[in-house]
Amino acid sequence: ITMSDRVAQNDDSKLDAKQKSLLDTEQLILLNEKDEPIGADTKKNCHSWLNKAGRVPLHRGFSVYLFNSKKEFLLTQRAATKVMSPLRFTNTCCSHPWATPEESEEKAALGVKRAAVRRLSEELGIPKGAITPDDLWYMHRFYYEVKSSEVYGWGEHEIYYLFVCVKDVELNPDPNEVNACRYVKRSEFDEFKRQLETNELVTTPWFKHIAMNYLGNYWDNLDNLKPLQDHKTIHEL
Ligand code: DMA
Ligand code: MN
Repeated sequence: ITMSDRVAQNDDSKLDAKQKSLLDTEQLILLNEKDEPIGADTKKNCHSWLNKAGRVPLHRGFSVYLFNSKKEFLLTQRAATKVMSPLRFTNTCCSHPWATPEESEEKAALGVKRAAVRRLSEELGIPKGAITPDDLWYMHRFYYEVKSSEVYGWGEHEIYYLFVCVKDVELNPDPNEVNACRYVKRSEFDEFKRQLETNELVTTPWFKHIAMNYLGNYWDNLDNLKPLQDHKTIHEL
């Protein structure tokens, strides 16, 4: 997309300086509907529907669900500084691979796994090397499109890779990314789902879908995730 294709500008004047700089500098991977890379654009353009098409360009993302060895799930609350879904509760870590050779590597989803490892360290302060691409179970891919209800002109339109990881790690969250985090026990999950259903807990749309439809199954099979993997279908949110 070129500047002349843009019909208006998203208002980023009130954004946190660090988040704004990420929007301007990160180059993400543009996709067709088969999850094939077709180009690259800035994080900002990849989350704006203020363009000629009137839609957010489809791009690649990932979502990590981290458990400790006691099989507790690490729930996070997004920082107030995040452009989309500020202060919403969500899964452990979400972001996008860069359009670099390293993070575009398609073989064994290695590129997107490298991006997940990078962001687990940047967002949660997990020491470098504590989690490697081999620790990530690539379970499913999900397609979804949503216009932000909170900030005009912004939205998501992604095919994202869902990774499960079971590992004990040190945490030191970046307050610019994560407002709070805590481990949730499997025995708390039914009550947790009830709170999602009644919107007592306000979550991101992608996390709510996974919590309601997939998370219990992952959680009950942390010792045997392989039979649950499906790398063929792109599931709809
Ligand atoms: C976007 O996550 C990715 C998904 C799968 C929704 P994000 O908004 O947390 O990305 P980032 O941390 O890069 O801002
Ligand atoms: Mn995105």
